[in-house]
Amino acid sequence: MNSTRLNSEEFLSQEYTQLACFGFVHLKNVLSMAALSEVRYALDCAFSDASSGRTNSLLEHGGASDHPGAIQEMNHLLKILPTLKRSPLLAECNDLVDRILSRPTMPSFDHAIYKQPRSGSVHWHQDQAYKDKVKKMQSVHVWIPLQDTVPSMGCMQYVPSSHRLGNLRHQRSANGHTLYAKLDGRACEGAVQVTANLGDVILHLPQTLHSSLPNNSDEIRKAWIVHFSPYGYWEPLLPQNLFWCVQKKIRLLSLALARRLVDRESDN
Ligand SMILES: O=C(O)CCC(=O)C(=O)O
Repeated sequence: MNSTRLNSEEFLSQEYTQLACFGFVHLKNVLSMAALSEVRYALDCAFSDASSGRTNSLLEHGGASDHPGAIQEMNHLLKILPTLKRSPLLAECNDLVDRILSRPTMPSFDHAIYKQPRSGSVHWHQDQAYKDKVKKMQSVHVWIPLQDTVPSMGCMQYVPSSHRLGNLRHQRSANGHTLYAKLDGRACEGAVQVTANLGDVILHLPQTLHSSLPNNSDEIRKAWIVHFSPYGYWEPLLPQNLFWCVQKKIRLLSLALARRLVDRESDN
């Protein structure tokens, strides 16, 4: 998508079509530099405080022998940092999503990922997997690079139209924090690497398979990711999500019961 600074108010129908068809869309040069600098400064301070042990909200993963750098992550920064909530950047992203969906939305989750130099990849996953026990996500997820992000710096990659694959099985990584999809080789065939520059955003859907490449550069690769939903933080309380939750619990209970019955049969 080669859109430079979109006209305000206009319904972004082309972008909506791309998002609905491919499960992701790259919007170029849509955010203002001053707004990005303000957010990057606030996040840099938060990561620096967390790294020095002043807060305990830092998650770290990665750190394999071939990529020793850590992948640092902080969740729910909008709840921790009032400057982010008031930031023009949040308003700019919210406005883009509203105009793509042509309905008002609100943040429903946010996190930031700082990939240290020589850190590894974030593995293939669908965001829906993280909330599978709680809700069917109805959000659009906005990936905001805080610098130009070429492939060697750990850019994002997406499998076009993978949101149509349904919910794939995921496994928990050894670090306990992250999930990755159990894929056969063909599932990520046709993956597209997206070089996103400062000022760009990439939007994706909850079931779109995505991952990020290792950061082989000497710089920290920084991104803020905000989910926007028509129901904001209230999404889990929607009747269909409460029903979804009960259905999930019943399915898990029936599986456990069936397993117990099979074990008992084989004992006899
Ligand atoms: O920023 C990254 O490297 C990965 C982000 C991601 O996978 C996510 O937000 O779900």
